Amino acid sequence: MLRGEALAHAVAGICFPFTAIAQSRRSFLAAAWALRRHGIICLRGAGSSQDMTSIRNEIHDLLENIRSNNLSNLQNIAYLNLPDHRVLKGYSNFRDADRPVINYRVKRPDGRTGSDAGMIDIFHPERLSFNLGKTIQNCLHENLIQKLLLASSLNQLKVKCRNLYINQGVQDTRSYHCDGRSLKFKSFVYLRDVNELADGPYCYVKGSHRHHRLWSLNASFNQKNQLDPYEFGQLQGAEAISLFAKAGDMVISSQKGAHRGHPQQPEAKREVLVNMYQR
Ligand SMILES: O=C(O)CCC(=O)C(=O)O
Ligand SMILES: [Fe+2]
Repeated sequence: MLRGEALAHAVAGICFPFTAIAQSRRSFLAAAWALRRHGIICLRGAGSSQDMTSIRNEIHDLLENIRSNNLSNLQNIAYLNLPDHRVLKGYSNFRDADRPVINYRVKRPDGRTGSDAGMIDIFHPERLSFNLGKTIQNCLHENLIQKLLLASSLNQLKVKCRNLYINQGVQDTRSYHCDGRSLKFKSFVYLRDVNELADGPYCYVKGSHRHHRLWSLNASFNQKNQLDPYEFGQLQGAEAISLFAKAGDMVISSQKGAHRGHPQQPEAKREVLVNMYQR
């Protein structure tokens, strides 16, 4: 993992002010090109601090209701997949659900690591309330990001799923992996500052989305060792960058590249709004 000066240098080349890419064709193309080349960029200040605070507060109130077991209102508007009471199973059912899904990640039954146990993954958070619909749409900038992804990948991509990740002291995060081999991007809007490794930043190996040798090496290692085909356990000395960012910043990455969420310290809290783009 890169640190200090080396990290600052590696990140400087992939950061753009959001207003610049929205207003200047030249910055827009520079960002699209950086995303194509490195697999990751960061757009500073995509969301306003009012919207970030409003989203955080509304979600906080909602989760308070779950904590105090005041579930009747929520159960009418969302599927609650609580640790001790599961109502839905499997990613495609969450993605295709007719309501928001509030999914608490739990330890794997077989005890394998990388469970993200303790993480709360909300599917379709924009449908939880009228106000969340508005504030979330405000900071996702879907039309502009679709244009950016078109310029970068030469493909017309659609929004396939919106999520809100809430990590509070999640330590068993999944290690480096990719989200499959097909064209897929995610945008991550940080809802609160992530300043240090202890906060659990998103991490990415720059350029790994087109590093075919690294992919085949990992694919054969995984096959030999009966691991998930998309794990990136063998990084061959390639160093990852950790994306420290302020509330309102948006990270965009190609999910073919090696990435992970860094394990957190027990007191740490991270909230990110995730948007998935695919063909
Ligand atoms: O928790 C994170 O930052 C990364 C999660 C992840 O692997 C993903 O969204 O594809
Ligand atoms: Fe992933």
